[in-house]
Amino acid sequence: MSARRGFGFARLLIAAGWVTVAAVSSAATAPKVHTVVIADMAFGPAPADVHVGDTVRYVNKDMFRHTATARDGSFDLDMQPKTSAETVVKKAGTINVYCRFHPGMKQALTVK
Ligand SMILES: [Cu+2]
Repeated sequence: MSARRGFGFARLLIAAGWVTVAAVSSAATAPKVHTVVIADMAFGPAPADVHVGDTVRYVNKDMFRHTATARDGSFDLDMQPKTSAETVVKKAGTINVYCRFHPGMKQALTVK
């Protein structure tokens, strides 16, 4: 009986350790979601402070279909009017984004 209780206590300590590690690492690297609104045939301002692992969500509030297409091929989001789509950015640098249907629509997305 006491051996079982001792074993249970050890398991509790291990579990507490895991919780601590998880809390610390998520505080340091918690991914964020950044929103870019597309309206009036244009991308809204590029979000600041985007880091590798974050999500960029494009919200198409326009009445036209648009894409958010990365020139480096890392993503290609195709959005019907009044829909949204998102991507997780995987590498640092500046990604030039454009719309395949309206090449005048451009955005420079900086990922740290
Ligand atoms: Cu477009």
